[in-house]
Amino acid sequence: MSTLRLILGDQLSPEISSLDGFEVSKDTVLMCEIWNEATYVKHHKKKIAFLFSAMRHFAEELKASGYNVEYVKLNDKDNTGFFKTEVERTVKKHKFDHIVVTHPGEYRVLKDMQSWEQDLGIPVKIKSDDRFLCTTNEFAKWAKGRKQLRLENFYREMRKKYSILMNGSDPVGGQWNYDSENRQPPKSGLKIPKPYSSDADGISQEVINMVAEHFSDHFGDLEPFYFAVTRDQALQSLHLFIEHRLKDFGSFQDAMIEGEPWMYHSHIGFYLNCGLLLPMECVKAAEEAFNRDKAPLNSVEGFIRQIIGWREYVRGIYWLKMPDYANENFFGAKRNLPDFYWTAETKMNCIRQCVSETKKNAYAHHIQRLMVLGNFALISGIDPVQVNEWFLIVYADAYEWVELPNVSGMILFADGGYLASKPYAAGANYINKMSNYCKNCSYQVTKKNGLDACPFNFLYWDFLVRNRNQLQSNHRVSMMYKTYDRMDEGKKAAIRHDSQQFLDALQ
Ligand code: FAD
Ligand code: DLZ
Ligand code: SF4
Repeated sequence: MSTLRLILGDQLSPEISSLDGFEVSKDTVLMCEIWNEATYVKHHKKKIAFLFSAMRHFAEELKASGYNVEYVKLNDKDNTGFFKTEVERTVKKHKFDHIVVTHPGEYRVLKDMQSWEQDLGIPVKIKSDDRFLCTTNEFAKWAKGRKQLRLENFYREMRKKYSILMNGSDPVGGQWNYDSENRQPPKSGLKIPKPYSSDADGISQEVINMVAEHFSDHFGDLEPFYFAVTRDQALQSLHLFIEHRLKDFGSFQDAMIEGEPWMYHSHIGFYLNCGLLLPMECVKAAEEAFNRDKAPLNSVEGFIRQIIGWREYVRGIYWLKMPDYANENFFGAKRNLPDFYWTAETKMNCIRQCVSETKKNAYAHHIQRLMVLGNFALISGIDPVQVNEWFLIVYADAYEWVELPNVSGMILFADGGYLASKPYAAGANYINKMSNYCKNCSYQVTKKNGLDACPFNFLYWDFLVRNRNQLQSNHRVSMMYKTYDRMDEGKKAAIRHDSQQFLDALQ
């Protein structure tokens, strides 16, 4: 029986389940650059170049290891531009009698695949993606009967399951979570190591030229291009992080400094999410760094929690709650996304910095996404569909399974509190404490009202007032309503007036 084995752009791992049992004499791997995948949302140019280059390198590596590979380039003249029709074309050409593919990362693609068997008249086996550490069934079993899920409970289960940072049945150091040590504000004189960077080789350059030609109207800077595009390079970038950044990762995890987009973060999300790195090898590398005193526990635990905790948790929620999750809108937010999310042209320095860096690097670190870009979208009531589309487009690590729960669940609270216990809404105090953005801003960070007051200050209260019915009973927010109720009427009117004026001007 000859089998066509399809490998998608985010499945670039030799261990991928669709390759299990590959028979050189009969089987072929199909990889294709798909116009529809690059444009169903208009991905950042750097993201497309990164993925196409990584796909081409991976195909070369498979060929070198003895696999038969059919690789369809974007500009091949017969390329039909969709997964289904490319699979159909290849099946007809080589007369395969069976298709094998690993479960895709997006619901949209899964639905498409589930139609192939009938539409193409050939058996299609969709195998589970065992690169993840918690299967969708395991997650569903864990979540069953819980009205609200909480990361901390899930995370502890994962620590025990894989015996990571454990002393028998107890957590190493006596605590499960060291987040309270991970909130240091930025200070001057920090020596932040240079991030991984590699020169574009011939394959990358060809892809860069193609992206420049076909996707010039997409957001973002294509060059300079410095991402890792092979597994070896991705491993080097992991190594650099473990040796030079991990030790400070925890302490400065939430800090933001103008002109320092990379901070002490790992920048491996791009590589993990397309398969160049595997989650457990990153976790083991960090645990091993702790064991040889290369990094402290608060950093190592914090990093490991992101990978075996948050990453698996959001994926579990995605597959449990799709397709309805994409349409959740707990607050009924419907304002359009302001233009400055694309242009960076705003007087708000925090947003200007984060959007400019996103445009340049297809990267922003977690707190920039959460407490600046996300927080602003939340408190100004932007339509979740538009916010999700933006986050899916602009980051090179964005695929819907990870982007959607972070945006709809974590920042917008659009699921009404299924993923997180309270909305991450905040006024300017937080940004001022954790960054140096406010020093170079046209707005006054400490001013609460008036034309030069920081918009985060009045929008925060306006958000709480607008959504009182939905939030008042949330015990983590109810204190803030007590504070609001104690304000005099003049102050309340100023909040309403300034917010209305600011929000009207956004449109
Ligand atoms: P580090 O900070 O060094 O963390 C290490 C790794 O942990 C990351 O590479 C990632 O794999 C994992 N991780 C950390 N936080 C999360 C999280 N909340 N959810 C899932 N994995 C996590 N992450 C994505 O991979 N793709 C996205 O599209 C994405 N969109 C986001 C949107 C918003 C609004 C927010 C608040 C977070 C989003 N995240 C997303 C999570 C997180 O911001 C990124 O994973 C992280 O910034 C990637 O940079 P890094 O590799 O330097 O991560
Ligand atoms: C994101 C992406 C892009 C831009 N292009 C391709 C492509 O040309 N071919 C491909 O196989 N995959 C691509 N991808 C990743 C797919 O969109 C991804 O497999 C789905 O998002 C499912 O996670
Ligand atoms: Fe952002 Fe307000 Fe600070 Fe300006 S003052 S950087 S708008 S938080």
